[in-house]
Parts: sequence; C-alpha cells; structure tokens
Amino acid sequence: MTSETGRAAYGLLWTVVSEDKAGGMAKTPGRNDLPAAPNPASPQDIRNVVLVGPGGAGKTALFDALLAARVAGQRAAPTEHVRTTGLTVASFDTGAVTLNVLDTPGYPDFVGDLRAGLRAADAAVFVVSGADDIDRPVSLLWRECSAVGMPRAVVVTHLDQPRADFATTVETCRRTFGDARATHWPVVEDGEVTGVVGLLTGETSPEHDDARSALIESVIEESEDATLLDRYLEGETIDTEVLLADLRTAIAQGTFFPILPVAPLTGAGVEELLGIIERAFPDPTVHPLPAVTTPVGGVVTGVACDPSQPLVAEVVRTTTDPYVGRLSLVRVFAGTLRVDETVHVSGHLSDFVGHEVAGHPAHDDDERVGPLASPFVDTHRPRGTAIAGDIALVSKLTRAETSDTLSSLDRPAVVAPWVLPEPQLPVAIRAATKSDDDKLGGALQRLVAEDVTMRMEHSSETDQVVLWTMGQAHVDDLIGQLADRYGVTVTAEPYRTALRETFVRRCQVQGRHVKQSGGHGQYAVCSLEIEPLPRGAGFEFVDKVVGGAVPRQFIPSVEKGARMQLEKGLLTGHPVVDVRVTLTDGKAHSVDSSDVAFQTAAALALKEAANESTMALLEPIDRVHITVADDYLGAVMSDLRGRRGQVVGTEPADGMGPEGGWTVVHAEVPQAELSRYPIDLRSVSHGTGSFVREPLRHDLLPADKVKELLKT
Ligand SMILES: Nc1nc2c(ncn2[C@@H]2O[C@H](COP(=O)(O)OP(=O)(O)OP(=O)(O)O)[C@@H](O)[C@H]2O)c(=O)[nH]1
Ligand SMILES: [Mg+2]
Repeated sequence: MTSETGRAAYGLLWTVVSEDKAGGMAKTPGRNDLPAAPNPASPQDIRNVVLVGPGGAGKTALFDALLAARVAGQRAAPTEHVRTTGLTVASFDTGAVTLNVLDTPGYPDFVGDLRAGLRAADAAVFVVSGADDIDRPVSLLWRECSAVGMPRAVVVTHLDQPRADFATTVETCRRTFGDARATHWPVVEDGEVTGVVGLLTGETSPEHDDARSALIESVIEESEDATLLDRYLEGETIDTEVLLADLRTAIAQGTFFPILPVAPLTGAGVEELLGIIERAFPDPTVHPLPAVTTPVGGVVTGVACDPSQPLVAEVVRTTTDPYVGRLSLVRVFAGTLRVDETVHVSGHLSDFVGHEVAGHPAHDDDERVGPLASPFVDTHRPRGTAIAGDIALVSKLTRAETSDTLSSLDRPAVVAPWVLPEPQLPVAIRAATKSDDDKLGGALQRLVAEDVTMRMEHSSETDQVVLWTMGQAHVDDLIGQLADRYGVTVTAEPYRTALRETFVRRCQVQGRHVKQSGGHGQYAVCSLEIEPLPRGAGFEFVDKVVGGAVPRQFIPSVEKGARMQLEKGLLTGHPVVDVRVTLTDGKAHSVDSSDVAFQTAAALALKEAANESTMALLEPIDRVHITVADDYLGAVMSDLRGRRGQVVGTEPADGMGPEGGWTVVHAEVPQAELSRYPIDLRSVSHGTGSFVREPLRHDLLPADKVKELLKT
C-alpha cells in the first residue's frame, strides 16, 4: 500500500533509508522494514507533534532524523531540497511514548496541509534556519498557535553554515516569539555541529553562563512556586530537578518555548528534542479541544479526551490511494474509533465560513468505518481501534470529506473547523479532448472534496471552468493530480473577466419586424427611447404608448424582447446593464402581429441603437482589504496604483502581535487587475500580505484596456 503524500509523488527521493538494503541509495522501506504499529493503552501515552516552518528550513530532514533515531533500519541521509507539497505522517514507538509526527509543507501554497497538520497535533516544533532571518509569515503562524494555546519548541538548523550563529538566532526568536530561551547550546567544531550541551543538565562552560542564567531566570519566572524567585535572588542554588520540573510544566502549558539546536544530518540534538517531546510536550488530554456542537449548533458539554466517551473525531485530510481508494486521516478527539462501527458523518463547513462553499454542501449521514491503519510515511499498518488522542487512517469512507466530523450515532456532533484562508488565485482550465472533458467534472468534484483550500466554479457567462487556488504551485499540483490520478489532461487559460455593456448616450430608435409576403405574415413596429441609468440601477422598462398604437397585450412582449436581447449583449456578447428602455410608439396589424413579432422588433430596435458611440464596456470592481506588515506598506500602495486601484482608507491592524506594525489597506481595484494578485502581493509584501475581496460595482472600462480585455 502506498499513500499519496507530497513525497510519495517524488518516489525515491525521500531520505529515510533502510541501512541493510540501501547500500548508499535512498529507497522507501519495504514492508519488512516497518516498525510495528503502535498500540497506545491510554491517551497519556501519545504525543502528536507537527513540524512547521519556512520552506527549506529542514523540517523533512528533521522528520527523517526523528524516525532514524527510533526506528530500526532507518537512517537520515542528505538529499537535495525537494519542496514538500503534502502532509507526511509517521506513527512509531519511541520507547517512552507513541509519537505521531507530522511533516508539513513550508511553501505557502500548501497551507491546507499545514493546517491539517496543526489540527491533528497537540504541540508544534518550529524549524528555523540559523543562517536565515525569521520571516513574518513564520511569526504570523506562531501567533496563530498562540491563539489556540499550542505548546511549541523552536529547532534551529543549518548551524553548520558559515553565516549561521546560534546566539543571534536565539535573540531573534526572543524578539519574534516572546518567552523563548535556549535550553541547549550547539557544540560546533570545524563548521560541523558535533553535539549539543544542555544548559540545565549538561557540562556547561563559561561561554554558556549568560544563556544558562537567562534560562534559569525564565524558568523561575514561570514557576508556580512564588518563593523560588526570592530564594534565587538571595543567592540560593535551585535544585536542577525542581527547575526541570517547572520547565516541563511551562512548556506543556505553552507559556515557555525551548529553543534548541539540531543538526538533522548528523543527528546532534535529536535525542534532546525527543526528550522534550516525550517529557515536556503535553499528551492529548491536556490540549484544549476545539469547540464541539450538535449538527444544528446545539450545546454539547463535557467532551473530553477519554477513550470511553462517545466518539468525536475529525477528518483532517483526504487522499486517494491507487490501491485502496479513499484514505481519510482522522484525529480522534474523544471516544474510540473502531473498524466496522457505524458512525455519524457531519459536514457543516459553510456554517463556519459564513457562506456556501462550492463542493462542500452541509451533510449529515451515517457510514460504516472501513479498515483502520496506522500511518508510516507512505506505508500503512492495519489496526483495529484508535483511541481518543490518536491519529489514524481510515480507508473507504465515501461520505466523509476533509473537515467533516465523525461521531457516535447516539451523540451526533460537529467540531468547529479551523477556518482556512480563502483561495484567491483563479485559473481557468479547459479539457484537452472530449474524453478529458467527460471525466473532468467527476475528477474535480473529488479534488474539491479533498482539498478545502480549493474552490471550483463554472462561469456560464465566460464559459470557463475556474479553479480558485492558493497560488501557482497549488495550480500546478492540482493539474498534476488531474493527470496522474484521473488521466485528465487540461490546459490552463487566462481567467476572463465578466464584463458588461451599457449605453452612454440617449437615443431613439425604431425596430421594424415586417414580413408580409405570402401566408401568415409578421408585423410589429416599436419606437424605443434608450437612456443610460446610474451604475447599479440595472434595467428599467417604461411604457408611454398612447392611443393603443401598440395593443396592450403586446407591451409585455416588447419588454421581454428587450430584456432577452440585453442579456445576450449587443456589441461584445456581454450583458447590457444600467439602461432604461421606454416604449414610446409603435404599430400593429390586426392579423400579422404577435407576441414573437413584438419581441423581435424590440430586439431589432436595440441592435439599431447599439454602436461604438452610444455604448461602452463596464468592468467589475472589487473592494479589497489587504493586511500587510508596515515595512512593505509603501510597496503595496504603489503596486495598487499600478493596477488602477483606489486606496479608500488605511487603519492599523489589531492583534497582529508584538514586533512591528501591521496595516489594513482598503482599496477598490478592477477585478481584471487582481487575477494574479495573490502571487504579486506575496512578492511585494515579502510574504506578509494577505487579502480578502468582495464584488463592489461595475465601472467604465478605460478605452486603453478595452482591446486587452476583449481579447482574452
Ligand atoms: N547544511 C545543512 N543542511 C541542512 C540542514 N537541515 C536540513 N538541511 C538541508 O536543507 C535542505 C532543505 O531541507 P528540507 O528538510 O527538505 O526542508 P523543509 O523544511 O522540509 O522544506 P519544505 O518541504 O520546502 O517546506 C535539504 O537539502 C536538507 O538536506 C542542516 O542543519 N545543515
Ligand atoms: Mg519538507
């Protein structure tokens, strides 16, 4: 069995190798190399730890090093940096606990898998490179973890690089993250990290004195024993065991954050990190549970991480395995998940997001739980149950989608999902052939159900299938999945803006639909006055016919004919808006006039009126709210001017944390200028910018843009 993880897609490139067989070449472990599936007896035996941090920092290298340290036959080997695009999970016994460790992608397009990892975990390890600055996106992520009270540790990698400096990185971490202190110090010899020294327990030398005192003071400040500080200030040497106990408590409570050096490739620091995971990181009973309600939003009280309670679990990620079909990665919050047991499946994403989410209608179903497995990278080991606090793979669930809750039949429940950023990068796709087109709809429906960071839209107006995504790499990944998993070839094409036509001048026209040569004729003449209306007014029809020039029964025909023609557009095929059509006069024939004839006459009149001097194009304008770090505010504002944006206001962004200010910019920007904005904003704001948008109105399209937009 193999699963579709980010790295499975890269086949042999992944780096945990089996010593006995690899012979220097990286390979995935065979079935025989697998450690037994862990079988934790109680939630207290479990640790769920997610590795997060910027791309290239060394999360995957650390993940491999953790496996290599505890799983026989595995070792970590250097490789090229291969960007992780999915979530990778390994469950194994460390000797002290069952460790479920989750490796996430650092690249921002794959935020969905990062969130899945955070959701499944009770503690996070922030992996940062000692050779690079800590960027703002990482500090934002830190803040999010703070908001949900997640305990954290910081691992500093790349300390073997010439420009790396552990002390400087520790200072930066303190500034950025708050109460973080080094608990260990690297031993660097000839540019290699050969070991680490524990500042409380190890053999420290005078060079460690400052860091050691700083750590002790921090621990004492965090201590629940208020007398400790006085005793320390009076010069008493506090017992190391007391300090360690207080340190572990503070780490578990998420009030103190250890920083430690790790060299994933030599293994230095890995044991020390495992020590923190085993002894200081909290077990799942300590971590606050997400809010749980009934499927109709009622109160559910007393949910606790206890295997004997009714089941509450969440599908944090869904993939499709070529052999076993659909695979759901499930975090059990309460109760016990059992093979063959029927559970309730609830999906209410739109309730939490506040609007309908395409591909995720609310649903409540019952479904039997298929085979359960314990994940080990891209291999799975069957198991019979998963207790509260654990993470398991469930195969063959057909009704449960990503973010859905599984609960016991006698207490149906919904877990509040972690709300994700909205995908903002649209890309239109077109099936390469008819047979691709036939398969496309089904394939896209699967992708949408699996990936909550993707939306799909079929625009009848522009006749495009549009995928809303997190960024270009996400697009490439989705198109790759369509090809690899479903054999559907698509090409991306520019996203078309839905334009409108409007009248800019008042005009009077006559429409004549007269055909009276032989047989039953057709006769309808109508005089229309056409006037522009203010933006947003839509369509108005006025009847000013006097003396029955157009018989009463045909007046609605004129209106209907006009309306239908306006919807079809007059010059460019885009609907016409903001116009008043007044029927002023007309002529009818006692036999040859009909409903259809008057509809046609009205349409003809409008066509008569339409030309380049009476009409213009309108483009949609969005209201955009951009949040950005102040350092890049100027760059974002000038970029907005370049895309015809009007800044309507700015205000300080609240709750964005200690370092540096953040600003929210409110602007009005033509939609056509926003089609690549997620990519451009990321670059001008150095990854700090994010935005939301809502449709605002239509405005005249400037003459110099007409050609450009009509071409696409
Ligand atoms: N010299 C050195 N290289 C390291 C260290 N840690 C990781 N690397 C290398 O840095 C590169 C990137 O490491 P990865 O583990 O793939 O980075 P990542 O954090 O998983 O990156 P994403 O998956 O893109 O988010 C790889 O080539 C690693 O072998 C380290 O401490 N020193
Ligand atoms: Mg990686």
